[in-house]
Amino acid sequence: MEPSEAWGVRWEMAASPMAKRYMKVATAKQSLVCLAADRNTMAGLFELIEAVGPHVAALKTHVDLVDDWTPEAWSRFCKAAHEANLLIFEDRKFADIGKISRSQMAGVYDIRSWSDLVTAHLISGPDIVDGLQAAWTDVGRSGGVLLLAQMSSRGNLLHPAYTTEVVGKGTAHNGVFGFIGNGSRPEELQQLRSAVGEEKMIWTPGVNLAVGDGEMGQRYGDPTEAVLAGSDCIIVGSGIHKASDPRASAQAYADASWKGLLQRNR
Ligand code: S5P
Repeated sequence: MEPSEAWGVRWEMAASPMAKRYMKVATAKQSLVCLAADRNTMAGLFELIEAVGPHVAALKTHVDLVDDWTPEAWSRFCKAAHEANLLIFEDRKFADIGKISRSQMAGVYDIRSWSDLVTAHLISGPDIVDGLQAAWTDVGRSGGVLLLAQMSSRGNLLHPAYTTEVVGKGTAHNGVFGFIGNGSRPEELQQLRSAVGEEKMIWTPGVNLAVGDGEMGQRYGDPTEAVLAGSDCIIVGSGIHKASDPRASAQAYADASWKGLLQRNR
């Protein structure tokens, strides 16, 4: 199937090359799954790519939770991700002023040199997006920012008025790839989609085939429902990396998400 057929209006409207790249990969793999690769050893991370690479479109990392992180191991890991045709998404949740966020894209982890996508809170104002974009430009690369418009965790402070401001500023900025929405609540997600319109991506954590409450305030909703409500990518962590058979589990999430997309665009 062609991406234009699978994605319909999103493909037509998407202005960013990174969004097109994601939609192509997702179509080729018939998977709208981003794996939250929350394992804390390099061996565990390599094992995951090996097991689930064919069934996921993107890999979300928390580079600062890996116990045995080294630049060499990380560069091999990114190479393996590229070979598996995965977008690399560092979930750093930047929140500082623009110039500091730009500097934080460098440093020990040098996120600007290997990430295709990063997350940011807009709490400090819209210049953070310019700071992050400048960091990619500093190393001759380009990337996309996902702004946190909603969160999946119980009691979070991203109230509707804040979400509206984030969406207003984010939809107007070329450096914004899209928004993080709450995958655990389809009705909230629908509201987010109508505010965002059809151009930008909405990616959603808080998704699990076992719907309900997770650890420490995490909440989970159904993957197909999230896509039907307007999510373009389900971010799944423990549902895959803690499963007894991560490959089979990734395949199940891929099927659930793909089914949602085809149904949404019928
Ligand atoms: O609101 C949010 C935003 C994010 S990016 N809620 C989240 O859970 N996340 C991330 O998604 C979180 O950092 C974790 O990496 C992943 C969810 O993992 P799971 O194991 O609960 O599926």
